[in-house]
Amino acid sequence: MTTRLSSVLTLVCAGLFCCSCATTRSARHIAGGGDRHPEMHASRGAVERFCDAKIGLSVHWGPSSIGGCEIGWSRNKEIPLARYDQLYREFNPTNFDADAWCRFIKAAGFRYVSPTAKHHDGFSLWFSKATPYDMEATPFRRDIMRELGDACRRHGIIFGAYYSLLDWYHPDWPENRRGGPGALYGHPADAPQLPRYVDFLRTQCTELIRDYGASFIQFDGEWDDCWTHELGSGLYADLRNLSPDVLLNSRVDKGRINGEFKRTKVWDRGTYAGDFEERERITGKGNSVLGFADHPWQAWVTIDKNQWAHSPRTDKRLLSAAEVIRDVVDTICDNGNYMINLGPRPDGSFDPREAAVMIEAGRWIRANGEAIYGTRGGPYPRQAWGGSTRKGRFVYLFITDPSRRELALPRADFRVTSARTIEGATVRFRARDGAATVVLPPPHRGPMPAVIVLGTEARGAVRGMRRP
Ligand code: FHN
Repeated sequence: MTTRLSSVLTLVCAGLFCCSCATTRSARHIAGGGDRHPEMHASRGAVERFCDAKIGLSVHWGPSSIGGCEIGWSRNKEIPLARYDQLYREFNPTNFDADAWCRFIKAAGFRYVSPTAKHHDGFSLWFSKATPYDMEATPFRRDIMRELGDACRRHGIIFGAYYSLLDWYHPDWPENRRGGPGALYGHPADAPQLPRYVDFLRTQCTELIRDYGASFIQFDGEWDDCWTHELGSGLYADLRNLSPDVLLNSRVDKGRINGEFKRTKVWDRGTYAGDFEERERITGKGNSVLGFADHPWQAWVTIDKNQWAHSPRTDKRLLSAAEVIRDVVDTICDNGNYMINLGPRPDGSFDPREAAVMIEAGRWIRANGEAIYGTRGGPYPRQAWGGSTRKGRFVYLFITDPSRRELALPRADFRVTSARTIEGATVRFRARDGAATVVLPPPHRGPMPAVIVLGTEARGAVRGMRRP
């Protein structure tokens, strides 16, 4: 590391101040109701539980998986409208087993799960009282969200839901760009009524939170002009009044326009509502939205580099386990949560190729869980050698450059008192004036990062770091 960079790092780490997932600074810096409801935010316990869980699975799934193209987006495009809107009549995932899903989820190192309760195509993956276009209309006639939610609670997995604000099937969504309303709502004589649609979505979100126990909702599809900051803030307030603990992502409101895709500035949490920032990292398109943040955020990727829902193609390009772990390390060292998406097959089973990647990645994640779950990013900024997380008086170093023989760590407001590998082998180090040099053990085999555990004499928990 050059002297200049080292001195910069020293300044950064010397200027430590407390920042955990839910910062203790003014309410303005805790994501919540935004400028319309600044007094509203999720309970501290719920936010910390989300940040502690660190690694989540999203599942893009529904009758559209029968078509093998992208959920929602293939309606009236790759899949003709009439065909797409009839797929629910064939949806009979007899291999769906919620307990088997939960065993896979835990083996892969996930701590929470978010199925597409309703995507842009308007199909509801549960028995919703608000729509005829749901699981009761399928030959399967089982309530998938109920079965999965109950199994998650049996297995200790946090259960949430993805929910699309826009709905190309519903007659009251005014900006319909994918074939127009579906037949099951009948053909209302009047023009689209957005207030009536907002009542519908509020009813569905209430079902998911109150009746199905969703601990968080990942909103999506907020980009149409008809969905406004006023509507987003109002929905946040309604659902916060329903539950003090449910977490709502930043896409409940219009915060995305200020963030990721334009990569212009960090999400304006003082204006837009949300409890955690949803950063969609488009793998394979070079659009990375990582970057340290002292507020709750999530990097959301999909294992199939081309689409979110199931594709039967034998040549689909999947992330490798090493790429998943690289993303996991980048994200948690930047103080974020990491969510990856899989697309189950029409029969309710996971694609063995996708499952195999996550089982391999899960072996590393679970073996290094001490350095992942319950940690926060820092205290050292991410470097060419890797990154760091912290928990209590321990600091965890993720060594992603196997060629390194020594690490010169900058001065910090704690003294290093011990060093070991995550497996427990003692590691040599020299500590002086708050700085430390760690002599790295010979690299283990394979592309996965090694993890070094530093014990410190920090007064209380090791503190975070200034946002670079
Ligand atoms: O249009 C959706 C897409 O289908 C997928 O659900 C992703 C997941 O983050 N969100 C939207 C694109 O940003």
